[in-house]
Amino acid sequence: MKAPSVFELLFWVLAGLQTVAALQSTPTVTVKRNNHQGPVANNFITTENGQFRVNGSEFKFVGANAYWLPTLNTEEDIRDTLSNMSSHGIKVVRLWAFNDVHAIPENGTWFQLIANGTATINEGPNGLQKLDTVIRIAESLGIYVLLSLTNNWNPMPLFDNLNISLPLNPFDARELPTGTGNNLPRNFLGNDYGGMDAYVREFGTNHDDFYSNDTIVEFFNNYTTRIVSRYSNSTSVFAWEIANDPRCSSTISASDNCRTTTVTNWHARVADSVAAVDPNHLVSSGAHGFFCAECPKLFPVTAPPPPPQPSPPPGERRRRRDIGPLTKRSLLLEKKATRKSNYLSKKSSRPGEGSVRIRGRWVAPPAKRQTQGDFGVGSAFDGTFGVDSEDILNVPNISFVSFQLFPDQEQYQVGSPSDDILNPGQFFNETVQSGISWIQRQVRAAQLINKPIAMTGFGLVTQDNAPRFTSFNDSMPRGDVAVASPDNSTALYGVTDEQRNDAYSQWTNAAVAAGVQGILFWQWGQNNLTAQPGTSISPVNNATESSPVNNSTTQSPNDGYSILGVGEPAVQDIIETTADQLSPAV
Ligand SMILES: *[C@@H]1O[C@H](CO)[C@@H](O)[C@H](O)[C@H]1NC(C)=O
Ligand SMILES: *[C@@H]1O[C@H](CO)[C@@H](O)[C@H](O)[C@H]1NC(C)=O
Ligand SMILES: *[C@@H]1O[C@H](CO)[C@@H](O)[C@H](O)[C@H]1NC(C)=O
Ligand SMILES: *[C@@H]1O[C@H](CO)[C@@H](O)[C@H](O)[C@H]1NC(C)=O
Ligand SMILES: *[C@@H]1O[C@H](CO)[C@@H](O)[C@H](O)[C@H]1NC(C)=O
Ligand SMILES: *[C@@H]1O[C@H](CO)[C@@H](O)[C@H](O)[C@H]1NC(C)=O
Ligand SMILES: *[C@@H]1O[C@H](CO)[C@@H](O)[C@H](O)[C@H]1NC(C)=O
Ligand SMILES: *[C@@H]1O[C@H](CO)[C@@H](O)[C@H](O)[C@H]1NC(C)=O
Ligand SMILES: *[C@@H]1O[C@H](CO)[C@@H](O)[C@H](O)[C@H]1NC(C)=O
Ligand SMILES: *[C@@H]1O[C@H](CO)[C@@H](O)[C@H](O)[C@H]1NC(C)=O
Ligand SMILES: *[C@@H]1O[C@H](CO)[C@@H](O)[C@H](O)[C@H]1NC(C)=O
Ligand SMILES: CC(=O)N[C@H]1CO[C@H](CO)[C@@H](O)[C@@H]1O
Repeated sequence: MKAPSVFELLFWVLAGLQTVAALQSTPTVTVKRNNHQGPVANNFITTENGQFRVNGSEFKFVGANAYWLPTLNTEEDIRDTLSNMSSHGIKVVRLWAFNDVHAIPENGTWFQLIANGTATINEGPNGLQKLDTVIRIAESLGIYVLLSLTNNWNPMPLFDNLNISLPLNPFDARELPTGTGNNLPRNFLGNDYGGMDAYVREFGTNHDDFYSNDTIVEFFNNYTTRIVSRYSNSTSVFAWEIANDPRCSSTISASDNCRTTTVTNWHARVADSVAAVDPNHLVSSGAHGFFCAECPKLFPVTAPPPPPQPSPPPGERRRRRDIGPLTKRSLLLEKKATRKSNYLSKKSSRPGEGSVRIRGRWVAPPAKRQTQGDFGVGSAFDGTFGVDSEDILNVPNISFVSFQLFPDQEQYQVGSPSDDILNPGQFFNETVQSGISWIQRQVRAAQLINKPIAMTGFGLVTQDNAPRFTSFNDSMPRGDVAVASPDNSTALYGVTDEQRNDAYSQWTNAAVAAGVQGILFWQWGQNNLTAQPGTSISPVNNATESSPVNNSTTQSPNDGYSILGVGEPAVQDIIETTADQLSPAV
């Protein structure tokens, strides 16, 4: 490996100084990211006074996720998809601007080879030119792209667990010997695009080496620098998202040294680096939104008075609860309530999947369920994942607040029942309510630092989609098709389509009423895409339930959240309604 250049060393020294300066200087200042201030009609997004702005006006938007867009096989497919999205009012599309491989695949898209102690970026027609195409077409349709630079999730246990013995647990591996039933093509799942662990496998040991090991930090900085500078003048980039769902651990576990401050400090370095390369675009975190009231802060909030609450839109009759700031006292009260209701409902509980801290050490998530007793006010509030999003969001070069909402995978509840994650459908009302209060808490956090806020991904698994539901740290569908009901009868996993639509309506209404300015559905689904062997759109023929179903053309990938299917028009209606609520036609 070559030694870093003088420029690079200087750069990191400067980045470090900026961070140190930020650490020392309170109160923090909300830096306006973007050279293009003022009412210049140049299409660049800026932030000002807690708003997104473009061309001198406030910008609010509905959007959708389609991580797979650059892997589609034809330009026409990319155009059809973006154009279908646009026809339903979608203005921002969130997708992956990374696609790391450890060996060059025979077919399909890849952006970076990480192997043999080095990293090689692919600028060819099956490389960054695919991303160029997406961005060019988005621009022609007036759509913005929100580009994620890496992913916390990339399960690949044949590499992660060398002691793995056959027969393999089908929930553990993607790269399985043929015959084991895992026939999902590469890039079908959002966690199959490489990411942090692709670097860690090659250059490190623990997941958090990604945040701390200088070699890895340099490789990732080189990648981001190449990508960010490639599109720094593009008027269709909404923002750079530092990472999808960053945490202390992933399939590869974390060292004893990982702290919330490790993840925050890494954000500050990357945000400074991106800002230095690209002064035109916003930068966001991509973290899930986990709180940790008691964690030490690198970027403490010295609260300015929050701006006046927006009045609810006409006809909005929802009762708006005042949730107040997140304090130790409010958490203790909630914890007390949780204990009481846990006792009353006598339900077992399990932690959210992702990462668990056991005796001070961050360990890999359980492959499947694990039972655990009382865990306080819940993993979303106690630093379980090594993430303190309030600290991250107050990093000066992070331009806006972002968060996600996935009740099938995380537990947001601080009340009863505590085990809704076993099947949010069984506790539908509580799932909806805990989602609403999660959204309101995030808005409160945004108001305290006077930055705009977007919900960058949310979804609920329906019974129709349950056979395809693959959580972010699994490489195959989980198989939660039938689950035990509280009355011990068997129930279907997931919500009905009607419940999904109800939840999506309630969440989007609550988000609009609370003041969320951008709402991105997870995830868009598109029909009639051109299939090619060895790509995300493969002509999978031996239709298992987790595979696309037809040959020459087929559907976009479905991880259990695709809106395609019988409920599709209803979700499209909700997307359109939300678009109207956010930016009413004038
Ligand atoms: C901003 O102005 C440019 C130039 O007039 C225009 O092309 C673009 O559509 C505008 N953007 C938005 C979001 O209105
Ligand atoms: C949506 O996609 C289909 C192909 O699946 C295409 O024929 C149609 O024109 C697209 N609709 C719009 C509004 O772009
Ligand atoms: C890594 O190096 C070995 C030995 O030179 C070579 O066989 C292999 O193909 C290389 N792997 C990649 C992905 O380039
Ligand atoms: C990075 O991690 C690798 C593997 O653990 C180790 O050999 C190397 O010394 C680390 N580099 C630094 C700068 O910590
Ligand atoms: C990063 O890029 C610089 C400049 O191109 C190069 O000198 C350096 O070797 C690269 N670092 C790594 C780890 O690839
Ligand atoms: C972006 O625009 C600036 C100013 O016009 C120019 O100097 C720079 O080379 C452009 N960068 C790219 C990557 O096109
Ligand atoms: C769920 O909420 C709806 C509407 O608020 C209510 O009608 C229904 O009774 C509730 N169901 C349960 C099981 O609490
Ligand atoms: C469900 O089954 C468990 C274990 O067999 C038993 O302890 C419990 O009482 C049953 N619950 C109901 C409501 O029948
Ligand atoms: C790659 O594509 C070719 C041509 O479609 C096909 O014959 C081959 O089987 C594909 N390879 C893989 C690994 O899918
Ligand atoms: C589909 O899978 C079944 C069982 O594995 C096998 O018997 C059958 O031949 C396969 N069909 C095709 C068309 O590959
Ligand atoms: C897909 O391929 C299978 C096996 O070759 C064939 O039986 C089936 O009719 C094809 N389906 C479509 C929609 O073309
Ligand atoms: C334009 C086009 O080919 N539309 C087709 C897309 O796929 C759906 C469902 O498979 C068909 O019903 C459409 O005719």
